[in-house]
Amino acid sequence: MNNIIKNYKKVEYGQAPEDSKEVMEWIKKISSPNKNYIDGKWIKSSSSKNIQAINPANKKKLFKLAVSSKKDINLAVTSASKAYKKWSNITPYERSKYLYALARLIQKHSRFLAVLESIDNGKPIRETRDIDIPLVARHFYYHAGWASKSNDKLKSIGVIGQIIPWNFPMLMLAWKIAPAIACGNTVVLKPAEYTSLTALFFAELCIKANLPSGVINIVTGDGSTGQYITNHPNINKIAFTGSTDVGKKIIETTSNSNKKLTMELGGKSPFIVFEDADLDSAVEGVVDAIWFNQGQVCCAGSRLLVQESIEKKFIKKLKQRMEKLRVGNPLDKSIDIGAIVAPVQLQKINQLVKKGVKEGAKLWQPSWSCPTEGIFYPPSLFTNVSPASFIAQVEIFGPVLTALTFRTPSEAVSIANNTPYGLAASIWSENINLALDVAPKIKAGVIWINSTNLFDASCGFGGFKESGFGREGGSEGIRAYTKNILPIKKIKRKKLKKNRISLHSIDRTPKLYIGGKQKRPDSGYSFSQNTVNGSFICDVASSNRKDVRNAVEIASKSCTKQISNFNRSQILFYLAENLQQRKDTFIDLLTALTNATSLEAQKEFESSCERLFYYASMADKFEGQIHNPPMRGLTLAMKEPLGVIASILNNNLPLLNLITVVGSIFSTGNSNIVVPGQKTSLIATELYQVFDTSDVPDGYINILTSKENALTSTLSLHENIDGIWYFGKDKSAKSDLIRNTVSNLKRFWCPEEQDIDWFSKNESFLNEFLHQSTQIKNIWIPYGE
Ligand code: TAP
Repeated sequence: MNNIIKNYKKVEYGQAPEDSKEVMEWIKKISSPNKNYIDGKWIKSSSSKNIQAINPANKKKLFKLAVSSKKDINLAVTSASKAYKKWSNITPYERSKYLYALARLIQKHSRFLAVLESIDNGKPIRETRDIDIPLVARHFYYHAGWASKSNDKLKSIGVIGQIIPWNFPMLMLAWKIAPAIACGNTVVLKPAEYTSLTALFFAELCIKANLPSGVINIVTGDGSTGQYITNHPNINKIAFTGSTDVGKKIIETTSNSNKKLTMELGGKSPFIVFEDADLDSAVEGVVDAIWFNQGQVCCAGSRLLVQESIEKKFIKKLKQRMEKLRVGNPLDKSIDIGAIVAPVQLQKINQLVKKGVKEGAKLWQPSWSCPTEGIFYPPSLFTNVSPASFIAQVEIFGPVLTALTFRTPSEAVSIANNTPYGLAASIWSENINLALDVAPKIKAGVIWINSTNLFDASCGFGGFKESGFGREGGSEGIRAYTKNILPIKKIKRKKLKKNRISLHSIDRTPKLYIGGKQKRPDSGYSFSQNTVNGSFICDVASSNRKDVRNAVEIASKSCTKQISNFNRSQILFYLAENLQQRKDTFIDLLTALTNATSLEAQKEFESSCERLFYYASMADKFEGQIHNPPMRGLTLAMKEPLGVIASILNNNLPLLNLITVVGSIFSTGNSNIVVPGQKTSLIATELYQVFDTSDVPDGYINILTSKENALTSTLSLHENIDGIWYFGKDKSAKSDLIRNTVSNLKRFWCPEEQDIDWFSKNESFLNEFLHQSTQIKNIWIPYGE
């Protein structure tokens, strides 16, 4: 083994091994490999390819599992589709009874599951017994409650393909399966190739619980099996947890389907210690942050940020604590750190650590040595690390901590945010003002104050930026397994002979609207704007890449200056009032540019003013939640704006669609870059004066007129755009757009519904825009005893 481990004298401790006899007998019993759990029974895989599962603590062979084929996946999906018809239609109470039965069975077999997980994955029994498996049971209980709470309000999605990693095999299974089936979906789940055993045992529990056949299907395999799942046409959603690289591949391969996605991806989370923190508690925090599960944790606090004034003292305390940690047999109850999951993972850790040493960082490891018979790596600490260095940026996914320093809170925030990831952060300070001032500034989906690695089924978990999108747990997680179908209404309008169009040719070329000012387009080009019966009205500016760059620069700067929700609401009310003053102009324009009669144009205009009132009133009412997990503390689920959102619109009800999009995006505190439908661009340009007179802060609303789809690729590739919405009808432009979003994993929303009924006043329709323009940050705060 090519570890960078110092060979110092070995410290002897007494052993406290957990009994594994029953588990080993079960493994022997199921050792006829190649079977999947499909349609409620064990079915032999059609593939002859196997994977050998090993015990990472001693490298002994455990079990051979099938690398399932396309045929196996077809069978599993057929079984899930068949089951979906019944499962989605039984009463919520019936569903909740099955979830409850599974929770009870998990509890009943909890010690067995804990031992099995430790043997298969290498986790210390202390963790599987006290954390993983109790949380698994909690997930099924909690979601049994959701199933019965929901009555029939939740609309299930269909068949869900679920792909999970090896670091929390049983817990990830519970995070995925419990909410999915609670909402009436059926699933095909693939565990990771290194750790499939607890999933197979769970299948036995499904049989014991008499779960209807096909509701849950478990197929083993590797990345190739995962691809059959992601490519399957009859799977309606992919829920993926794993690396950012594979997550991006899945977004690309599903871009031409209407599959829904949730992506729980990697991280490089900061652990920030201020000089006034309780240092002993913070040291214990670091132990839980980076040496829990051998550091193989997506939200591991792998970047320690210590205030310069306490650096020496803190690092000294930390080294003393590291010296006392114990690495060894995961089944030993007094072990702190178990085995690394697989040889290839150890190799990866070694390579990255070597790279860190080569970069000039200083490596420190405790004086004792690791056992040599299994796959082990000692707790390791890098100091003398620069924030931009490789080891401070890349997810090592092992027990390796990189320590950096900062001087001021604002420097801590800027170092903390200086990675492409945004999964979690931990803040340590005895000053609640400081901790709660820093928390909103960190770009991450989960923040722990004076704590770390806390999880509960009632609290959403998931990332910002390249750590993915979608949440697991809490009501946020339920949203991810239900669908909100947008209302549809095809507007049938007769082609009118509009001889009576009163609009005269406009003797000017309307410009772009960037940063609150009218700007000439960089290209100097324009395109013509005609009435619906073909008469020329005027030319409209044609934007290019440089105009996009300017608009994004200014939009990004604007949204960092937070305007209060009350102010946003006032501005939207004022916008509505000022729009009212221009009624005749807009009605003329709508009748000229679309097939609307004057009465229909009037209806669209009035609806637009009403829509502004709706989003004005929601600016201070679309609020977060407080979750109440069963441990000391509360979780504030805050709805935060994405940042800069670009929207590409169509010509259907052009004033109402633009107002709905701009109003909702502004209401939630984002800045807008809007590309109106080509044929109805004049509607947008005519709004400039209304924006100017309504105190809209510069840069919050930017309008770029262009020919259809001319800006789609530039916008979707732009690294500083955080979200993109597409209402166009061009399928290939839409899938290109989705593929391009992987550049920075921007959030995308491309509704599959065509002919959206923009007139709808349905709250779930109107609020969908608010949900799509926000992401939830869960902040865990100490509270109570
Ligand atoms: P990955 O290599 O991404 O694998 C995750 C899962 O995807 C495995 O089941 C894997 O199969 C499968 N897979 C691999 N290639 C695929 C493809 N092309 N198409 C479809 N499926 C494919 O990640 P990992 O090494 O198992 O896990 C570590 C990563 O997961 C880390 O980056 C960690 O941060 C992240 N993670 C994130 C979270 C959350 S909640 N954000 C939680 C845990 C872990 P095989 O492994 O069987 O080949």
